Amino acid sequence: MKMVIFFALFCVLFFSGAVQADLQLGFYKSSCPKAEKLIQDFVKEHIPNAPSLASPLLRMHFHDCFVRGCDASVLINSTSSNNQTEKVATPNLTLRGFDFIDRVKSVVEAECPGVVSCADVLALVARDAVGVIGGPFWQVPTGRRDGLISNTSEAATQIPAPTFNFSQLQTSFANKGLNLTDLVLLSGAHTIGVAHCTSFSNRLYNFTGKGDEDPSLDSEYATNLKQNKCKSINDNTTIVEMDPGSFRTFDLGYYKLLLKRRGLFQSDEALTTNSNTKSTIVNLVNSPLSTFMGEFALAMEKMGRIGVKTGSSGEIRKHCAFVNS
Ligand code: HEM
Ligand SMILES: *[C@@H]1O[C@H](CO)[C@@H](O)[C@H](O)[C@H]1NC(C)=O
Ligand SMILES: *[C@@H]1O[C@H](CO)[C@@H](O)[C@H](O)[C@H]1NC(C)=O
Ligand SMILES: *[C@@H]1O[C@H](CO)[C@@H](O)[C@H](O)[C@H]1NC(C)=O
Ligand SMILES: *[C@@H]1O[C@H](CO)[C@@H](O)[C@H](O)[C@H]1NC(C)=O
Ligand SMILES: *[C@@H]1O[C@H](CO)[C@@H](O)[C@H](O)[C@H]1NC(C)=O
Ligand SMILES: *[C@@H]1O[C@H](CO)[C@@H](O)[C@H](O)[C@H]1NC(C)=O
Ligand SMILES: *[C@@H]1O[C@H](CO)[C@@H](O)[C@H](O)[C@H]1NC(C)=O
Ligand SMILES: CC(=O)N[C@H]1CO[C@H](CO)[C@@H](O)[C@@H]1O
Repeated sequence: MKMVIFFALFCVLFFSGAVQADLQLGFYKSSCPKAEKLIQDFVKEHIPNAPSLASPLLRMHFHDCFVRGCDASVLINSTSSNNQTEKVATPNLTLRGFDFIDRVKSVVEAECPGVVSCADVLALVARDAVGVIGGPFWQVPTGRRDGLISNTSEAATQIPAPTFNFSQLQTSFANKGLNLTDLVLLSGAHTIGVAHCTSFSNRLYNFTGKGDEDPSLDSEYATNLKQNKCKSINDNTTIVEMDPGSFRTFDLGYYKLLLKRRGLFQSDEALTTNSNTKSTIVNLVNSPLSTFMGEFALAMEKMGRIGVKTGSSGEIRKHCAFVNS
């Protein structure tokens, strides 16, 4: 019996290891030597004019990886009313930057047609865009291939919701091979970017259905948000900086807010409800910024490997919004 378990464990480790080993740094070194540089140059040229795009591009990479692995399934357009893709799922209502990815893809297509996958383009763009705004640099081994399937109901179930509590978050991340340290680090992405009031207004106006506020949200902060930002529970247009005052800077602001009960989402504040994740947060806040930067980078590299398709699975899409015909 022990041998069987041991063998099964060996197979799991061996094969998961084998899949991961297929991504490699500089995968396009001989097939398209300029690809990564072209992508980086494009991002460096255009993101300074549109720095608010860095955060949605980072988020898009996360949403891609959490549904069918990092295979660019998030980029596929719906083609008919009964074939609804991930893009039209509720969490995607607020994704931005699809056209930016399409533009980068056409630059690499012009250099090497049919060689560089949309999944790699997205992973590289997310990394380089965060770099432009002064965020951490992480390794992006390449060789991902593009998926053929994109299904709106999968996005609805796989992308964690802002109403998630600690155990729901833990399960959601564990399902993708990510542990509690990864959860805390990757949530740190909320140090940049914005959220729509609808993502958290239940906490301000109707937390338990009795017209009440979420008691775990700092009440002064809640009052401020209600008076100056989200003036009614139906406000679906106003956006709020998640780390007010430094929402374009990769810093420790997000974690400091969590310790003041000023995390915007229930899922943010939930990270302080578990003693392990809370102490990870306290450690990050008490360490130099470079610690967060370095650890975030490792967690991103890990996220970028989720369920990747390599070798001959999937395809290299010609246009990121459509599966090749
Ligand atoms: C832990 C579970 C997570 C939940 C529940 C969550 C949820 C959300 C929600 C609801 C928004 C606001 C959308 C809007 O209202 O416009 C948001 C924004 C954002 N999320 Fe997350 N997120 C999570 C993890 C992550 C991860 C792992 C990353 C990347 C590594 C990430 C990156 C971002 C970024 C950068 C934004 C800002 C987007 C913008 O400025 O448009 N999030 N997230
Ligand atoms: C794909 O859909 C997006 C909206 O999700 C739209 O802006 C874009 O034009 C579409 N792309 C193509 C090539 O039709
Ligand atoms: C659309 O639906 C068909 C039939 O279910 C499926 O074969 C195809 O892969 C779907 N396309 C996408 C992009 O998911
Ligand atoms: C999408 O996924 C759902 C849930 O997994 C499944 O029931 C449905 O058949 C899928 N749709 C398509 C077009 O594959
Ligand atoms: C988290 O939410 C789930 C689903 O709503 C619920 O079953 C569970 O009891 C909650 N856990 C905690 C610790 O509140
Ligand atoms: C999570 O995984 C990383 C390696 O990917 C490891 O360094 C870290 O200690 C793990 N954290 C926990 C809580 O297991
Ligand atoms: C608050 O939630 C309750 C229960 O879901 C609902 O009946 C009520 O209409 C909501 N109030 C507002 C102001 O949305
Ligand atoms: C936003 O709210 C308005 C009025 O309540 C509504 O007409 C509109 O459809 C909503 N938009 C979205 C995207 O939900
Ligand atoms: C970017 C994008 O595709 N957004 C879509 C999200 O879903 C709604 C419908 O639920 C579409 O109207 C948006 O175009």
